[in-house]
Amino acid sequence: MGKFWTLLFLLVPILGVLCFALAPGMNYWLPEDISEHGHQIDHLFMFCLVLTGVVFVATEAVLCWFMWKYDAQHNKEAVKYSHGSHNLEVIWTIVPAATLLFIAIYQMNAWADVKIREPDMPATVEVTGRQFEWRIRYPGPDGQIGTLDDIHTVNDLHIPVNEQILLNLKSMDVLHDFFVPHLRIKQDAVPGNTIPMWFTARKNGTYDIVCAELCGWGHYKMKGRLTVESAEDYKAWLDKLAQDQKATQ
Ligand SMILES: [Cu+2]
Repeated sequence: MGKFWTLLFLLVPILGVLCFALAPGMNYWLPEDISEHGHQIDHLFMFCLVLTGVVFVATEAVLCWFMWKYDAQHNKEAVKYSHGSHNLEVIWTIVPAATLLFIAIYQMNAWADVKIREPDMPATVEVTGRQFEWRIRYPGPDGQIGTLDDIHTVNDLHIPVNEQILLNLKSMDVLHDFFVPHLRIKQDAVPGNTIPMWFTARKNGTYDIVCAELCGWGHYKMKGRLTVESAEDYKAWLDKLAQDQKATQ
């Protein structure tokens, strides 16, 4: 019977590895990266995945080996308890600590690119999370956000392709999280704070914007759409939006 459990437990690492091996081919993997910085994020993701994957498979293999070898039916001797090994405990404390420290240092450049080295430019757009929608505001002819000629839209964010965008993120009520998987950006929207995000999209198309912070009963429907388009299309869209807005004022 003990052998049966060993083999059953062995299925966990085998199926686990199989899932990861098959997922990319079946389109269950990360969405296409269309951002300029995304490869850094994906690289860190893969690095951590391989690291934890190897440790996972190794510990599962050891677990199964022990289950197989020390099967109670074939080991009739009384169990002996040990008081552990001080040396082993030191080793398995130091190794993970050193690994975490290495990752902390290794990811610093990617973090700085995405979160610290803010470009010196006026904001392209302001996005405000609100239960349960994304309110979007572009500067009008005066080039400033927060004035009377601002151009407003809801859940429909447009940006020009291959241009750096500076987006100011706000929240009107509770915590939300502005998440665009294709751009590899995700940022909490915190009430009372204006949080800048910057990125460059490199491929035209429409992509999902989702809220990644449980923000109330309607959280599931708090989704927007990002349209990445040529500079001309973007300008035409913005002009049309401004005209429509003027017509209803
Ligand atoms: Cu939300």
